[in-house]
Amino acid sequence: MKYPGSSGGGPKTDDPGSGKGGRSHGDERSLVGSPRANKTTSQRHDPIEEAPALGREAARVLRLNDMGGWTKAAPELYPHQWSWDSAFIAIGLAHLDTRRAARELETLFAHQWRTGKVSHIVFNPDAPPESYFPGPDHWSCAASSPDAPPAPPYTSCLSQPPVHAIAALRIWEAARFAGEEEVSCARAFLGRIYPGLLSWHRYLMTYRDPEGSGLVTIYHPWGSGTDNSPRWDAPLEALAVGEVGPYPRYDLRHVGSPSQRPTNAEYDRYLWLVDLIKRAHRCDEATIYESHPFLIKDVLTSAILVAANEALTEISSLVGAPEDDRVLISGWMARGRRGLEGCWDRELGLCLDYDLRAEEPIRVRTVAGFAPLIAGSLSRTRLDALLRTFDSPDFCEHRGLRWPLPPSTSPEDPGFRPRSYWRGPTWPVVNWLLWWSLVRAGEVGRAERLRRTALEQLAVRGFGEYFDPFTGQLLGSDAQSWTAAVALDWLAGETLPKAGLAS
Ligand code: 2M8
Repeated sequence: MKYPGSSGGGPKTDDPGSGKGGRSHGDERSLVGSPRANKTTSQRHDPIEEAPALGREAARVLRLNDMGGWTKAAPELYPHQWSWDSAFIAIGLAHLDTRRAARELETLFAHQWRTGKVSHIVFNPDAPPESYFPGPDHWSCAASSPDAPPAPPYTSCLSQPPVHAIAALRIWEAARFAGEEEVSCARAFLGRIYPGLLSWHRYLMTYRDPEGSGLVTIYHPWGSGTDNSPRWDAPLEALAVGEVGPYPRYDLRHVGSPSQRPTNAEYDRYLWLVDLIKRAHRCDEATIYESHPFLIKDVLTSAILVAANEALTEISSLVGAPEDDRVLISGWMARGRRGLEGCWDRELGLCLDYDLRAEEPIRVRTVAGFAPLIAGSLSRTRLDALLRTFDSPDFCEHRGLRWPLPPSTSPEDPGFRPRSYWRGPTWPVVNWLLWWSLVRAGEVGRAERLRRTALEQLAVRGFGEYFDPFTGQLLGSDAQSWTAAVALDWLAGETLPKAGLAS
């Protein structure tokens, strides 16, 4: 696989009207340059011209959240190590310090379960007890599973989309520009991480796909990474929720308005599902599969797994793994692509998740529907159909958008909310996945427009967790690590400061 490279080669905010200092559409800033220029919407930002300063800012965010061998997902809202965040972070770090990037992944994989599962959170034992809920105490019983890694640190027993092999290969690619010594370190790193990556993918293809469908099953919305997406509304609605007791919402302290985060009703359901998972013979996968009321074939996770398997094939050659491994992985890719093909909805021009309990597809229009683009190797007809949806008023050409970037949920979908987390805002990491996939699909012009627009958004608004698609306002956490990381990857190939993490 040719790894796509670019060009060939603050403050929290409140909802408008809350009277608490949110930035409005016309109150845009340039993040780059010193002092910060107060550019307005009428002024154009050329993120490429501003690349060195933007790159410095991104490196500063990663330094701010650096915990030594791993990186907090965000300064306050997320004080632990999240699985797919770390993979994206490694992609960004690869341009600053390939060894530190490798360490990010190795720290995460040091807490891999015996089944091969990579936990969705590795809890930071030094985080203050009242910083994140549900924290290590809530998940501590997962450590009594015979499959769990030694604790502390505690891990959750959920997983997240498998971006890691893509990140490992990115580290290798970046090391090749950094000199012989880095190349040999990166090769050694690939040798060390390869068995962990293979067993992670095997876990997803077996425990999470006992049907052999090629599609990964999730048993909690947190496992999708797109937590409160309307993709999960119907299955969550169908739950008979039991007693979850009072619980804190520390997350709401760190965002401008509760409307930016999932609702209490959604949290009741999340916590109820966690209780059921913990009761299933200490998180036993087979028991969960038999008894759990929320079991979904997640097309986004499945597509990322196909792309990650493509990266893993390349890694397996680089480390001289047995031919049998390559045959196995290529079978996984073929199975994954077939599975996704079966989820295609012609009318919506999108791929749909499948609810195993309700035995029906989930007909909502979200960015997850572009899953086949991420999986790659599409027929021209399928690619064109996806691009038509991508460029339509359902997504990038919706007339109200501040920037032509895909909202997480289509504004035309009844579940769309422009300011609520995964229900509508634009997410830089999603933009990165789509950009990367467009490059791989040979859609270089479209990819380049997406890269520049996404960078412009960050240059104007900062390294936010997500953004209101209509006003462009920064939402959720500022200084979000994976946002800074994808910016660094987008900027690689432009003139970047050799800042490193230490400076
Ligand atoms: C969000 O999820 C966590 C739970 O895992 C939360 O809301 O508390 C999601 O955006 C997830 O995809 C992300 O990995 C995590 C950390 O950035 O935050």
